Amino acid sequence: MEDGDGTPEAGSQGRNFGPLGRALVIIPTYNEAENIKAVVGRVRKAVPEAHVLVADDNSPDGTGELADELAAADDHVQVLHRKGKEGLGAAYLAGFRWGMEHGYDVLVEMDADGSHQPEELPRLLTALKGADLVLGSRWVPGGRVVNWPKSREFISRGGSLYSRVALDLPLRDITGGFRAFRAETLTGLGLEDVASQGYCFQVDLARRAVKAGYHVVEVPITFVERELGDSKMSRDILVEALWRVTAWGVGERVGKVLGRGDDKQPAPGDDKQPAPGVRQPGA
Ligand SMILES: Nc1nc2c(ncn2[C@@H]2O[C@H](COP(=O)(O)OP(=O)(O)O)[C@@H](O)[C@H]2O)c(=O)[nH]1
Ligand SMILES: [Mg+2]
Repeated sequence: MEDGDGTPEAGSQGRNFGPLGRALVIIPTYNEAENIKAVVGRVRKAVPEAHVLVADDNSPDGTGELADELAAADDHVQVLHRKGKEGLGAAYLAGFRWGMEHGYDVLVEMDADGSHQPEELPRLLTALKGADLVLGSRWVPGGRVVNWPKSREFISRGGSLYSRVALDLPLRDITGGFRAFRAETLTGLGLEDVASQGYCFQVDLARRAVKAGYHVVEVPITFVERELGDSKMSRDILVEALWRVTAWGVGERVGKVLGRGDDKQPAPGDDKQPAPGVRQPGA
């Protein structure tokens, strides 16, 4: 386990992790006009060497145009304009694809509303030096939430607990969206068949990473509820998460009973050989 501040355990399964390289912070947006300038400014200040990609779903409130203004004034900021609201998962998949096509080595997920504090990014990136994937975690010692109604905390804790048990994952915060991936990790997750649209996208990626044998580290974060704009959480998003997580859990158990052997894979090694069962690009 980790020591609580993201310092990787000695040797991290005996692997040497490569240097981090260039980082891209992907910020999905839908109607975040009140937040986008502040959050991008905070990211640029907190990690000046990193680049930012705003993935906007044609927000009616003009978030995309505000992001364009930021991009025009700063060569470290880019905007991916998408045609309409297709959910968080689709926006991230498009952002990951863009980032990998443009040669980034680290891809970070971060909300636009200030809940994920850019000032905590350096800690996530430091932890990634000894990991394949770092999850910002509200539910490990040292992690917390500020200004969240009890109802939201209950849903979030319940969602992580249910996912942890249903999918047999050794993780505490499985639904969070403040994360840092190595590009190689994303390549190994077989993203071409991800169908999750809403927040269960996060569960899907964590599940794929653990099952593929990647070294996943949780780093405590302080999640601060948004002050401006509205949450896009909806009943449909919750229902999608519940049925998908249940279906994955049942599928895994049936697979085990039928002896399909989809247990955890050995960790991808230093020799860059893919873990058995990890899909490679084009494979
Ligand atoms: N591009 C895009 N971004 C989205 C969509 N839904 C939510 N987001 C963004 O995802 C982040 C998290 O959403 P938010 O409404 O704050 O969810 P909450 O924190 O769970 O209440 C914010 O930056 C949103 O603007 C979507 O359909 N498309
Ligand atoms: Mg939010």
